[in-house]
Amino acid sequence: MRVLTPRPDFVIVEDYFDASQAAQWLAFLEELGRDPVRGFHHPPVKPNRFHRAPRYPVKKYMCLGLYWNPLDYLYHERLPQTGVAPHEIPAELEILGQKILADFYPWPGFRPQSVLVNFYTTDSSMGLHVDREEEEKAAPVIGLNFGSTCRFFYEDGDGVIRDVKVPGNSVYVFGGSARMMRHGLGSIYAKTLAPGSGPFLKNKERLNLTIRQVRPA
Ligand SMILES: O=C(O)CCC(=O)C(=O)O
Repeated sequence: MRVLTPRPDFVIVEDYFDASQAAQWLAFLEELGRDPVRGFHHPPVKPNRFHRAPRYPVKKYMCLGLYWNPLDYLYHERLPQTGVAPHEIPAELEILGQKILADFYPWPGFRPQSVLVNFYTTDSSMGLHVDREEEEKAAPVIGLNFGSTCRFFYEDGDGVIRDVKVPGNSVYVFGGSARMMRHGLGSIYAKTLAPGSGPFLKNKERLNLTIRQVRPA
């Protein structure tokens, strides 16, 4: 494991998962993603001043726990289109999130309430944004990264946009002074697929999960 701190309160832990752990998480998520209603889909996105009908920037998306709806930027108990409750957050994922925090970014009392799962292909990217839709804004965001390495853009303490490579099988946490930093995703790097990525990510994709506490305790 190698721990990087690109800016205070933004920690990346490389090689957090070994190949067999990555393969197990990916097989599990692939299975959840197969659910025709609660699994991976390509959601509609809220219009903005540049686009009347923007497309969600990643190829496939799903949520565990509360559903973040890209159409209104709000968290919902049920999938807005169908009224069905999303997959629950599995206990193993809650425990993992709490362990990552205990080891690398102590934040007692963190309650995972929503997990956004983004599936990036080689032509996906995500523009700079701030995660400001959570009512709870102090709790850190935990990211789990599988598959290919990506170029992760982030704002430093002086408002300058910098970038860092975030590889597959790594985790990151941003909280505190970094919680409201602008961040975005550039393209993924060729030939960087982490061990344990196949067969789900066989075409050099990247899978990212962000674990969030959305509401105050
Ligand atoms: O893919 C990532 O690492 C981050 C996704 C993201 O920016 C977000 O969920 O707000």
